[in-house]
Amino acid sequence: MKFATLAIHAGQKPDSATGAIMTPIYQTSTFAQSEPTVHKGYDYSRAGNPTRTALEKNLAALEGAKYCAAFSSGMGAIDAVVKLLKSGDHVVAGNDLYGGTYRIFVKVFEQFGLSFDFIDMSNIENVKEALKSNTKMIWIETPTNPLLRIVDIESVTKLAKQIGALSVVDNTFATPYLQRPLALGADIVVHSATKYIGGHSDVILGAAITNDDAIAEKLYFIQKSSGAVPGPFDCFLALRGTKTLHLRMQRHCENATAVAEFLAAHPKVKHVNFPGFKTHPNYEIAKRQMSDFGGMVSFTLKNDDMSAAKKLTTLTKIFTLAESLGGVESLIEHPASMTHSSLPREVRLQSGLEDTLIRLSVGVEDADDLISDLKQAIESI
Ligand code: P1T
Repeated sequence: MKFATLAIHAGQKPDSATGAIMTPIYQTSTFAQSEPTVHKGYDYSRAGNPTRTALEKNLAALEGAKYCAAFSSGMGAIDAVVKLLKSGDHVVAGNDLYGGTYRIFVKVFEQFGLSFDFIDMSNIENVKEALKSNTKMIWIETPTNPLLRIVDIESVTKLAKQIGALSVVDNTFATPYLQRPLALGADIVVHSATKYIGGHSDVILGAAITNDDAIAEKLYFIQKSSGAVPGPFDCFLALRGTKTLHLRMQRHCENATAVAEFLAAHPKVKHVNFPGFKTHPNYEIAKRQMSDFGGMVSFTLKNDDMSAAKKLTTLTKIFTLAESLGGVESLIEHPASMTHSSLPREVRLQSGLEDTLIRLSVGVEDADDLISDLKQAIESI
């Protein structure tokens, strides 16, 4: 079946008891058993819940995978995946990635004896140079947050295989509608389903997805043992979100392209990061591994005073100043002081994340309205 059909049907069928079309919200912590070891597939909702199972099956199908473990947030999923490693292991990660991912790696996992190197992964030579004898995981985020660089998934996952390391792709920005990392060689895909998958800024949820039986078994064990599971209602919301993922992504991509083109042509704008531009340094890879270029745009103003960038984020009327992304409504934010403030300034600057960068999550409103809104804000600086 193709994506749109899977998005609506995978993992779901009318409820056998009532015929309800929508998967019921099984709001229960526990399940009655006929004998101590006999139950109808579920015994306790941390270990499993039917609404969660429907979502897990749906997300697995969208990524072309056999298994998905859902978590109570994207960070919960990332936490579980890193727990596949053990003390002494080394991880190579991109240097342009969500601030919370950097924070959990450095501030949480380094205490347990893991080590991390952060490099510009859009150049494969950097990845080769960063590999060590104890490298056990390569962490890829593409498109990157917030600079929208593109990492060549096929080449990096090939390198990981050569040294017996796991390759993980954070597919939050692209979604499985635009990019299927497992088909390009990745072992695991993680998502902040809080973003495009949920799509309506009303749920925090994460997922780890794989085709590998042994990895899946370990992930389910960590999911049950560490317990960062999403509630049934949150699973229901995410499941409702995936039904329109393909439709929303089409409009996100269209609108982001129009907004990026407008910004690039504006005399007050210095630089626009958008992988759909032929001038983007990784355009060819983006074209090859993604079916479209996504809904995220970031840019700097010619006025390179940080206060001008911060001011701009307060002047838009349709774009709301807020963290997060991927919802139907457009958001604007200042990564240096918001989503990426947990990165030390020198680390941020080294990766190219300037104090003046502004990030847009372009929603599915009317593109002309979005452009007028940005125009009035930029011109009143
Ligand atoms: O917020 P949570 O659902 O826990 O997901 C964390 C996460 C993981 N990966 C990527 C690429 C992300 O962008 C995020 C969360 N990002 C934001 C909140 C943000 O505004 O960038």
